[in-house]
Amino acid sequence: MGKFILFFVLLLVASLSVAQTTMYDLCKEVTGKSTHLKIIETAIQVKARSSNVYQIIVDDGLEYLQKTEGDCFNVVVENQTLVPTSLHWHGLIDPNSEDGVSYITQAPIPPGKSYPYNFKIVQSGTYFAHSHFGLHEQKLMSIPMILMPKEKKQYPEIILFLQDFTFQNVDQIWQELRKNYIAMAKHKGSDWKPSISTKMMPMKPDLSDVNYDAYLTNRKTLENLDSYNVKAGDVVRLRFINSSSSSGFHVHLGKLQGKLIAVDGNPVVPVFLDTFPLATAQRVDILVSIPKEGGTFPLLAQGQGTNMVTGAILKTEDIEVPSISMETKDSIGAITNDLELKLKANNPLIPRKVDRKLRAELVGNMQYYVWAINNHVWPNNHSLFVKEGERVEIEFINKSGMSHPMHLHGHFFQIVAIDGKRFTGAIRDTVLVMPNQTVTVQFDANNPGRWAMHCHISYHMWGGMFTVLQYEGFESPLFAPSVIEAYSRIYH
Ligand SMILES: [Cu+2]
Repeated sequence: MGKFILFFVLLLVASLSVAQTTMYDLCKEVTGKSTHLKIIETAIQVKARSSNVYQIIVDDGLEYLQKTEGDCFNVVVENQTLVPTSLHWHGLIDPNSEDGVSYITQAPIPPGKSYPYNFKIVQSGTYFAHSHFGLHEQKLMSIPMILMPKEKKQYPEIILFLQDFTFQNVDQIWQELRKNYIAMAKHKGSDWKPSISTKMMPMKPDLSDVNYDAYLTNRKTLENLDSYNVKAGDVVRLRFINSSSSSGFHVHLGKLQGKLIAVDGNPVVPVFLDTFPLATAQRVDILVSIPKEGGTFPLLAQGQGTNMVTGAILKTEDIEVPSISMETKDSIGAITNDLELKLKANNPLIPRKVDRKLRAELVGNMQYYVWAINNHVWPNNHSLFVKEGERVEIEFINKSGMSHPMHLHGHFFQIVAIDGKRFTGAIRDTVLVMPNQTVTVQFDANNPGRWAMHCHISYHMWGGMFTVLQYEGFESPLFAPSVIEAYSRIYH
């Protein structure tokens, strides 16, 4: 008996060391410093009230994770919270095993444990890291991630990291959204599932399922406004990141004229603007010229469907910062895809024959708060399949009453049509699909794996609008006795 136990222990040690070697091999002959990220529980002050949230702390003292294109990513995540979790590198073209999605590409990191991520960084631009477990992002478990190009940066830079904030406990929010489901399951048994037929959907437009207490920029409200010193006459690069759980923003640059140069980390043909929409999980890079006469320049983001505002202020030296109210007089409508139609990728995909067309119908049942792709509520076995080397086209068809910012992991896609109107659009990792809208994207299947594809509204994803893009022939370990079982246990 003792011999058998010893044998299994040796086998386990051997297999662990093989796994470890493989992981580091991904970054063989690649340089770059290693970074330690600590996820902690902490408190923040909002409207003179304290609230418990999560925070990701970087060991080099920066308030964001910074790496350089061509270097090794080389990040260790230490989970110092009391809950299992994992961090996903949003927008990164990473090897599947390093993608940080709980139960899809790894087991969650238990409380008190660490997990290493190693791969070569093949891109630059504005990204972010966030928890890919449950509703942790709503409690601020996210951080900006800036990938610098190999050449030196050209302009002073300012990050504006937008989040939505609620004092409410997320479990209570979830139970409130699911109260009809929970009541029915109690009555009919825990195996009961609501119908997800598209015919049943109310088409009433709805902008957010949660009433927020505030919006944050760099984890602060406007009552303790962040101000940044800039030089009169300088060009400044603004990196806006929407790390909210379920909020679209209208961003206003005020007196400044913006030159939009990139979306989701990818350069676009520049567009001049002073206001723009930012859907959940999207990013934009904008250049602004600070006027020679100097002054103060508020940059404000208003949540769609609300009169609440967040932001920061740029100022030239020795100028007092005005106070800005967290609320405006009027609430504002939904963000749209009007700007999307005008965007053009700087480096578009080379046109070629589409090898595979996929459909993703986005549907939901508001009565029971379930969301689905092609009528399949996650967890399920209905992956979308592709083969390495194919040019793939996906049609996102929104048959629900809410907008869905759809995100594909491990790839960039190009927007090639909106409602059938073909154009050579931007290259992105997250695209807004408005109610009754069809958005078509293309990409090259060149990163084998089992990739998460989902709505980036935390509550829609958690309610089932999630699927897996599966490369044929790609095999990966299961990180639970069964993925479906693992999700079922934590879902309700
Ligand atoms: Cu959604």
